[in-house]
Amino acid sequence: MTTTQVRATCPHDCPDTCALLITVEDGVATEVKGDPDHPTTAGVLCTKVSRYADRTYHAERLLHPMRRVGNKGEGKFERISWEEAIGTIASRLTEIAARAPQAILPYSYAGTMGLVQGDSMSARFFHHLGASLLDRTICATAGFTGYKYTIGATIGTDVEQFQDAKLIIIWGGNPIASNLHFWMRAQEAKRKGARLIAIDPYRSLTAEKCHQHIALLPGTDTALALGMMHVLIRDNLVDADYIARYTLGYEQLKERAAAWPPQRVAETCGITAEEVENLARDYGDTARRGEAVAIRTNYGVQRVRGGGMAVRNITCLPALVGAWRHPAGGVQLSSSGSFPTNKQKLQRPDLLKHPVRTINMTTIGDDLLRDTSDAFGPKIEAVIVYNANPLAIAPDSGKVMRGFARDDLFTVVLEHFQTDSADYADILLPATTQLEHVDAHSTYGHLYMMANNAAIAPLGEAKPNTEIFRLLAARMGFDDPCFKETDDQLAAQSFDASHPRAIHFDWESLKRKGWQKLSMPAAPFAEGGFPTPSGKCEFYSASMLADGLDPLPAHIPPYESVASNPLLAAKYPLAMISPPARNFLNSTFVNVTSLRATEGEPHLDIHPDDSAARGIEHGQMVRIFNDRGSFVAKARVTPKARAGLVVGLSVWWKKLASDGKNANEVTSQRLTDMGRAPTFYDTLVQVEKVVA
Ligand SMILES: Nc1nc2c(c(=O)[nH]1)N[C@H]1C(S)=C(S)[C@@H](COP(=O)(O)OP(=O)(O)OC[C@H]3O[C@@H](n4cnc5c(=O)[nH]c(N)nc54)[C@H](O)[C@@H]3O)O[C@H]1N2
Ligand SMILES: Nc1nc2c(c(=O)[nH]1)N[C@H]1C(S)=C(S)[C@@H](COP(=O)(O)OP(=O)(O)OC[C@H]3O[C@@H](n4cnc5c(=O)[nH]c(N)nc54)[C@H](O)[C@@H]3O)O[C@H]1N2
Ligand code: SF4
Ligand SMILES: [Mo]
Repeated sequence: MTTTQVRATCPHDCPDTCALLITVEDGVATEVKGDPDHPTTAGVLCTKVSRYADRTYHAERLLHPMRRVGNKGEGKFERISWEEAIGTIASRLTEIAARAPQAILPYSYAGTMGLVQGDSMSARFFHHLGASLLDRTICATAGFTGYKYTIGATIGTDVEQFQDAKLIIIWGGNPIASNLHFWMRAQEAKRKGARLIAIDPYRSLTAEKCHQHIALLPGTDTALALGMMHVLIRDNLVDADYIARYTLGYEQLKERAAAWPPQRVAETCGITAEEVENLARDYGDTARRGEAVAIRTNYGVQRVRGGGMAVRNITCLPALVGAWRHPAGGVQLSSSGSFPTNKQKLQRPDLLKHPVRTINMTTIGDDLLRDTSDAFGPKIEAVIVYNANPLAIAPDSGKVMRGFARDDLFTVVLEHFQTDSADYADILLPATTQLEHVDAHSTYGHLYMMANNAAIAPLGEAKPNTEIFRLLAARMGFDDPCFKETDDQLAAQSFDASHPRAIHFDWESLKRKGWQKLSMPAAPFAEGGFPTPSGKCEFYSASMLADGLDPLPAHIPPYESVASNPLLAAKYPLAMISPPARNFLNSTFVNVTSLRATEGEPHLDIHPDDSAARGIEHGQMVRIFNDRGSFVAKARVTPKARAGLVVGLSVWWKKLASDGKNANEVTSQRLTDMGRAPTFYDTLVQVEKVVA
């Protein structure tokens, strides 16, 4: 028997991007474990990815190309050859492209975060074709936009510093589920005496383990941050020297914050004025003692109308108290902007010969149902889905389903499994998993460039995404040499080695070592140097004004809440959020039996007052509904959901739920204040018992 160990990288949409060691025995991957030497992974993987081999060798892996034989959505397919699959897709796309290339739409997200299998050859292919561009907004663009207006780039406190903070505010994140290796650092800080505060409408796994939990109403973080500014300024807990040197617009901010005394904030957020006072004092006093105060803000705050402004307001706080002076101080939303990734080379936007429209992935439901019009351009005639599962994850699912069910739509899906989306494919293609292909990774939670070596040969007839697009390009006669590049050649272009942060980048050595840290200072903004237009942290942002936004931190109420929309709330009085379940990764892993068994079945957490008012008992099936749709779940009566809030941990495969539906039946396609992002957690519903 030959046993080898292969260096790999977790490909999932998770900030931790763990370094993996794959044990391979006679060509079979037998164990997936965390690299003990990689500083952030520290030998620890989450439960999901410890089972990555189960997922790769799953009995239901797609192993050969297939053609749909039943109705769309029915999931009936028959096996075909690669030759036939590529031929069918090439002739259909060639025919559409001859008339209206923009009628073709790629739909992809972060099923793999790899720079190569994510979007390299695929992007080249669609650029050359002149297809519509996809605005990849489904996750992070609201917060990224707010963050960048304020400090210039998605750069923040290094996760490897958080253990030295004295106060950590976990603001709209549930790291025990979704950012485990940050949580390990926060635990270490706690052992060293740090105080941990969670700001979250739901008593999440993480909120439970913090010293304090502030359970505000969803979508009111904008106001809470303004309240903190108010107290910090009123009580002179600010760092006047840092403000004078490295910030812009303090006087205007002062005026704005004055309008947000704790009592007003408390009423807006559904918390007490003491909570606001104490939060600000904790933050300001700790910073004033010269100790590090750190904020880990995440995606939970962004999925509401004011999601961009929420992140912006939070991002102003460290500069006010000078928290950036300390390596363990500051704020982290994402580290992705630290990486000099080479998208120009990987994706070749220069291949696009004419300007084309951009379709927002968040509104795929409406857009698939749109006809040709002057404003919209040609009707969408073909969708190529890879690294994504729109039928399960996109908002307002009823419309997404009706769109994909269109008989005149040609749909191709590249997948590992027959997902909800795969059921609507005309042609379904088997893709390789991370164990079977090569890739290079940046991350959004730490600062290492990562390599993934192929550990095993592709299973069945599965092919890497890149290879599928190479075959299509060849069949369609695309003769640019870039369509012949191998995955290794692509990976070697992942990072710009002429950039000072990536001077150590060399693909061959990265493949051998597995990971390499970027060259970055420990405290990125200790002496300002913000990559904003002014070079300062912008409390006042002229760019925002130019983009038609309020240039100062403001409160933007949700679209759907009791306070902001009483008419709607009269019908649908409960706010619903649907954050990730610990054992799934978005909709990935829902079909892995052991992980699904741990989650059980779709649940709805509901406060005892709200369940009593509806005669709902713990364990009963309930229907959650609004004007957009409905789904059923089993009620868990628990004060973890604050009164007025219901929580349906997500994202279930519809076909694995008893009613064939999930939480996105009730979410809306309305967009955030900035970044054109979804508002999953800005949803009013009513809940009732299911009468058998
Ligand atoms: N296990 C697991 N890990 C994951 C994922 C997964 O599905 N499963 N998904 C990955 C992806 S793609 C992402 S984007 C991240 C997401 O993970 P996080 O960044 O942690 O974001 P969410 O889980 O969406 O929300 C985090 C917390 O915010 C709370 N929240 C909801 N609304 C609000 C609000 O208005 N204000 C505040 N303050 N809090 C609010 C929720 O109750 C939740 O507990 O996790 C990644 N990691
Ligand atoms: N209600 C609600 N909806 C949400 C969210 C929520 O919190 N609540 N979260 C939102 C967020 S933050 C996100 S990021 C999106 C995520 O939405 P998606 O990015 O669509 O994520 P997944 O549902 O995990 O689907 C990824 C698919 O890619 C496939 N895949 C993985 N690797 C490869 C590969 O190498 N090749 C190919 N061809 N396929 C591959 C997987 O099998 C999986 O089916 O969901 C959003 N939807
Ligand atoms: S999903 Fe996240 S925590 Fe789990 S192995 Fe992958 S990167 Fe690490
Ligand atoms: Mo996400």
